[in-house]
Amino acid sequence: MTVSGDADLVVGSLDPERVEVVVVVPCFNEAQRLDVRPLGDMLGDGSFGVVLVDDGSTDATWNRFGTLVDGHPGSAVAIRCSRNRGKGEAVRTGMRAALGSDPRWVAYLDADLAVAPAEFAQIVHRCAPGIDVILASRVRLLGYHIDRRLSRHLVGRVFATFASLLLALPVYDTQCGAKGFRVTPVLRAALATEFETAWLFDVELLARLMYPEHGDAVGVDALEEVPLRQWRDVAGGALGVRSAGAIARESLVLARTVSVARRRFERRRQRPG
Ligand SMILES: Nc1nc2c(ncn2[C@@H]2O[C@H](COP(=O)(O)OP(=O)(O)O)[C@@H](O)[C@H]2O)c(=O)[nH]1
Ligand SMILES: [Mg+2]
Repeated sequence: MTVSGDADLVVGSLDPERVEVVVVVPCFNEAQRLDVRPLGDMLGDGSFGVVLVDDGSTDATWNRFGTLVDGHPGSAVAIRCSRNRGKGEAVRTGMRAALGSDPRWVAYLDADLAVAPAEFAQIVHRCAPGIDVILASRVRLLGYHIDRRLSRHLVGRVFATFASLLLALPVYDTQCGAKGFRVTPVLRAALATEFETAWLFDVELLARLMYPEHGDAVGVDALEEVPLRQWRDVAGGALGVRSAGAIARESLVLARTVSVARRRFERRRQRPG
């Protein structure tokens, strides 16, 4: 298993013979929130795998990984990064490690399990053959249970509109922490280099897939948003007032990065041959 230079410890393995979908869970100081049982349940028939990434935590997060990794040989991996680099790089490290076992899909899920692993697994299972990217989406509909604070909802709507315009993609919710990606050459290339943003990397990753420098792009028809039956707002999340400044700064970086990629991609498409 290949992991980036910042990972100082890797425990466990994924059995390439049976693991088809690998779910990465980035964890920074999650000793209090992380409940590995629903993740263990998801591993059920052996076609799913989990990669837990400790993003340089200063609490006992690493010790919380043991039961899952020891209890599911061939289906679970724990990676400890020596320093904290933010969610985007933690996810990228985990996804690159997952690619080493050649699965059909790689995905990620927040450690608070605001999206239930069982529901997410079903979404990936049901995915149609022509779909390469699945985005779980928090849409309030009758009969669904999306328990999101109004402030979060409004900030989410503003950001999603911004991201939708940047990407030229009619997407509703870019920031839900559960997404799945079919393993393709363009995905491998998209994960090869560091993200420029830590919190908005989801949009950066979509841009790298839709507007790649080389190779086949993921077309709009290959992206699907799936409304979640249930989403719960778990206390202890990262996005407070303190991170608002960082996110505003990242939005500028994102706008530049995505616009450059789109323009470069358009020029490539217009070139003869
Ligand atoms: N706060 C924070 N979270 C990180 C970092 N690296 C990885 N993560 C993980 O990224 C996810 C963020 O989810 P959460 O804290 O619930 O954020 P929110 O629900 O969007 O406020 C969690 O799984 C974190 O453990 C980091 O550097 N800082
Ligand atoms: Mg959360």
